[in-house]
Amino acid sequence: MKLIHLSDLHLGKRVNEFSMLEDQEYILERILGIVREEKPDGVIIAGDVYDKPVPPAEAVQLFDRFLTNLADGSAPVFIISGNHDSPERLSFGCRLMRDKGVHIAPVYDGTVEYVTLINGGTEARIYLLPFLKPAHVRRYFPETEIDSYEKALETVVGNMELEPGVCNVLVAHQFITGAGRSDSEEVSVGGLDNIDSSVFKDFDYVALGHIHRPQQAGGENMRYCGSPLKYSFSEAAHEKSVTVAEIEGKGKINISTRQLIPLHDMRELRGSYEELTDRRNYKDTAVDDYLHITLTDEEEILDAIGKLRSVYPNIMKLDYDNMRTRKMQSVSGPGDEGRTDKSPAGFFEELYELQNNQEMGAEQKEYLQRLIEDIWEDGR
Ligand SMILES: [Mn+2]
Repeated sequence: MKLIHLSDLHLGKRVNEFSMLEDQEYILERILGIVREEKPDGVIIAGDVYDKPVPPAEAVQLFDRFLTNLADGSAPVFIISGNHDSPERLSFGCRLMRDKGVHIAPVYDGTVEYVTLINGGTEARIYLLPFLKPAHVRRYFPETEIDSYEKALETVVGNMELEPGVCNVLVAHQFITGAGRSDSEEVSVGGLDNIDSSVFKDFDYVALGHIHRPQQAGGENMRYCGSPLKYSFSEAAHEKSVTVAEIEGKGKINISTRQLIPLHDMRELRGSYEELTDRRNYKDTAVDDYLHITLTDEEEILDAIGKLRSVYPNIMKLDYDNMRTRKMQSVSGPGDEGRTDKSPAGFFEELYELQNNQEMGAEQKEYLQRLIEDIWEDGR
């Protein structure tokens, strides 16, 4: 039995003020292509369908088109809400869509729904668990003291009746202790949202969402498939993919991945202004990628981002790595001593050195002198 495992689409997300909608539409098309080729028995979306509880209209339209195409492909679709989704809004119409093979986890009410999948000799139950916080669970189990995410999920799983004879698959959106995080995930205050993987040990496969870098979590049979796109520069070096989980029988899971190539990659570039704007250096590169550029020039370039955009239209972030940024000194006014024997130019040179960790150049000194002469006429 073959399952395609997706999560963290974050439809409607803006990254550094750039809308990702076009990139998301492109990557969903690639995913549909993979689904057509793989012919899975089910497609899982493990939460964070949208980036916001109230997503922009274009994001809802994009998901509507994607879901319609997925459902047309005959394989059932399994969806849960993540911490970014509104469980109420995401599960709108879920009972109506069931007949069309689209299964969306309803809002948690103390029970966890499952869908039975049968292919040849393999029978699996797909349990749909929306993202849960301790407060969501506490109200249904007043007898139990639930003071952590781990205790909450332990209680939820403890109250599920697993069928030992079949393959039990859990779709969940939680943070398993030890998983490697990225900047585009929402970290809970104090980092108390982690759950030990032993809580999910009785499942044959746990299809996880929440963490944006694809990785196994806790065991062979627990996996984060990751987001289909890079959503922060901390993911620049990651490779995104779709997870294909093949269940060959009870406890026998075969994991493989299909790489996802985005419309625009997210990359980090570093060099001097001259190097980066030299045609020979950029001519065979994808200049319209989303870039974080670090300039190494000692002198700040006037309107650097505007000028660089004529070569790299999608710069998202620009900073400098030079003597000034490497060593920030505290800058304070000159002391009383020596005040009288220092010229305005002398004071300014001192301030410049403190801020930039280097002396002014001859050209700068000349410019400064001209300014001072303009201001004081006699140029003391
Ligand atoms: Mn997410």
